[in-house]
Amino acid sequence: MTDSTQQPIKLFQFPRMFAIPNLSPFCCKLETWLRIAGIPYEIVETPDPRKGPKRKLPFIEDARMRIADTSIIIDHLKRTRGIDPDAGLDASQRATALLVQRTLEEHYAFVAAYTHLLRDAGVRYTRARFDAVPLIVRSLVFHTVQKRIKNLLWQQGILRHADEVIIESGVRDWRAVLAVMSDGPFFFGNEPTSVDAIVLGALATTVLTPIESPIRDFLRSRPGCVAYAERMRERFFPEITTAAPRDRAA
Ligand SMILES: N[C@@H](CCC(=O)N[C@@H](CS)C(=O)NCC(=O)O)C(=O)O
Repeated sequence: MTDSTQQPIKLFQFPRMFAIPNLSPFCCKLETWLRIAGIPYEIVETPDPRKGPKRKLPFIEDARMRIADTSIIIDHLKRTRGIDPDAGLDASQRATALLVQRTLEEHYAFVAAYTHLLRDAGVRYTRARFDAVPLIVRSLVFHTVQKRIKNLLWQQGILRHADEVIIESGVRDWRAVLAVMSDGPFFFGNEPTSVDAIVLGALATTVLTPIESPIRDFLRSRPGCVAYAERMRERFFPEITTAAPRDRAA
């Protein structure tokens, strides 16, 4: 343990949108994990990932040290706070959690970037992320960010496929994840673990926002899927669940 346990950490993340912890799966994951672990934090909202040590959000400041990447942050907090929501998992559950994480973070996150930031049905809503940018440069900033995302998804590979192929690959990710998920209340049963933070991060942005896509339709048709996301939100973010109707997803 270090002196840093006395200080609430600072959590730098995108401002909230819709009635979910965060539109970014990674920001939602980390804030959910902090609440599962019961670690105090203060939010610093920033729209600009370039401020982070790895030029991505989220990142934290703990005892004047800035740390980026959700998995590295979680490992750091487990080590320095002596708190581990995964302590009770067996070897097979740990392996399952890693495979789910890789599926959602190393593949589905790119599909979600496509549905939310490039497809018309997503851009309609996510363009509002740029409302804080001065009007005179707003359009320029929006198009610069879109170009960066197109470049990222092209290099990663998914943007070389047709729309329906990208969408189908996202549905397949979720079919696999749902096949290994328990009936609840949490991913592995009665207690929340780190994988619940990862699943909520990817699920909330897909099913609890008004951004339409066939992936959202698929997930909303699966029994228990929306109920899981709503249950997680209610348990860990009661203040969002009871937010005024104008702040909620349409
Ligand atoms: N592996 C990183 C991924 C974080 C990440 O990709 N964040 C996105 C937002 S969801 C970001 O900041 N993107 C900005 C950019 O790529 O320029 C983590 O776990 O924190």
